[in-house]
Amino acid sequence: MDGATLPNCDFLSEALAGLGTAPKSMSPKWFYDEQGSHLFEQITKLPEYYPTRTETAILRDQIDTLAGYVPEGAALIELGSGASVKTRLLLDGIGGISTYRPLDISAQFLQDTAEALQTDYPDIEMRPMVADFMTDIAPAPTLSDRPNVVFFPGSTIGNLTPDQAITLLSRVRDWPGVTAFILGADLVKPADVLVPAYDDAAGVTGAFNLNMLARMNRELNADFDLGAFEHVALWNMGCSRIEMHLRSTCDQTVTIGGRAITFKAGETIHTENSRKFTPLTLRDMARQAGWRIAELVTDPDNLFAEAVLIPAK
Ligand code: AVJ
Repeated sequence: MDGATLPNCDFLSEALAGLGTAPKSMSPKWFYDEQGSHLFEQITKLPEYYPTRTETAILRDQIDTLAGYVPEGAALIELGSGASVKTRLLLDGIGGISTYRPLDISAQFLQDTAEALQTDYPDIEMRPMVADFMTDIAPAPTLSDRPNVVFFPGSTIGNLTPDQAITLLSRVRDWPGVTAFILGADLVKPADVLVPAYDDAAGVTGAFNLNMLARMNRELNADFDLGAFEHVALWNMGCSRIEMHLRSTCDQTVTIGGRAITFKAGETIHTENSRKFTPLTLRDMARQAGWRIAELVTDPDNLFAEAVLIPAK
C-alpha cells in the first residue's frame, strides 16, 4: 500500500483547541472511530436519511451516462473509500476500469476494503493509498500510466467550508492525468425534510453525535457526562447547511487531559456542517475550481445530484 504512515493526527490537541475557544467546535472527522463508523452505517439505513439510498439509486439508474466519462483502462480514485454498494455499482456498471485506488486515513480500513473487493473483482488491480484527502495530499495519488477518474460520493464535500471545498476541487484538478470527477452532492430542499434526516425519530443521529464525547472519554481520559449534553440539528438557511451541535443542558466543567473546560447552560459544541447545494451553486463552485459540469444527474424527486466535472478549457 502507498503512503503507509500518516503524521499522527492529534486528537487531544485539536480537542483542547476546539473546546478552549468560543464558540466551541470539533471537526466531524472525529466522529469516525469504530463505534462512530458503525453508527453512521445505521444512519444510512434510517427512513429519514434519504442521501445514501437516493445516491445509490442514481448511480444504478444513470450508470450508462456516467460510464461515458470513464475511458477504457482508467483508474478509479475514490476519496474516502468504502467497500460500499456505490463503489461496486461503478465497478460493475462501467466496463474497462483497470485499477481501483481508494484513499483513506485508515490503513486498516483500506486493507479490508481492498481484500474484500479483490475477491469479487480479480481482474481489477487494487492500489489503496493512505492519505488525508481533506487536507493536503503530496505526492498526487493519480497513476501516470492511465487516465484517472476521481469519485467523491456521499456529499462529504458538504462537510467543508466553501473555501475548503474549492481548494480540494482545485487540487484534484491539478493532479496529473485526471480526466473527470464524479461528485455526489445533496440538494437544498424544505427544512421539514432536511432536519429529520439529521434528527431521526430513533435517535441514531443523536447517538452518533454524542459518540464524539464518548470517544473523548475513551481516548483522551475526558469525563463528559453524556446525560448532560443533547443533540441539536438545525437548518442554517443563510449558509445553506445543516448544522449539528451538542448542547450543554447545565453549567458544568469537564476535564480533558487534565485541562478544565467550562460550559454555560445552553452553550454548544458545533460538530458538523452538511452543506446543501443547488445546480447553480454546484456550477459556481466547480467553475471557481477550474472545472465545468459536463453532466448533472438526479433522482426523480430532485433530492440528490451526481455531477460529472471535467477540466474547464
Ligand atoms: C458522511 C458527511 C455525508 O453530512 O450527511 C450523517 C454525515 N452526519 N448524519 C452527512 C452525517 C449526520 C454525512 N456525510
